[in-house]
Amino acid sequence: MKATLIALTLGLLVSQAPAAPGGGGATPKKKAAPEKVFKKKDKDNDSLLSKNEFVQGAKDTAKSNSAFDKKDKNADGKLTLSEFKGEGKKKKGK
Ligand SMILES: [Ca+2]
Repeated sequence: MKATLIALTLGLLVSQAPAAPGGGGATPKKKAAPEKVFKKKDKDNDSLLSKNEFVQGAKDTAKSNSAFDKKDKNADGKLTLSEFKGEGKKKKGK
């Protein structure tokens, strides 16, 4: 009986404990923030990803290439961060 209570209490304590160690606004467990990936890929730091930059390091270059074309809304051969994140695609309407 007592052991169960203690176990329960412990369980509660554990489940209420803050999960993030250190904190600092990091987002653990989530996949890398697009901003970070973008920055990493943006070798020349011009805040645009060229196709080269985008495809670099990709396992499947062909796939990456077509992904780039899809993301490049205005087809200028460069991705802005919002294009990279896939923002601006409006599903509503036409
Ligand atoms: Ca760039």
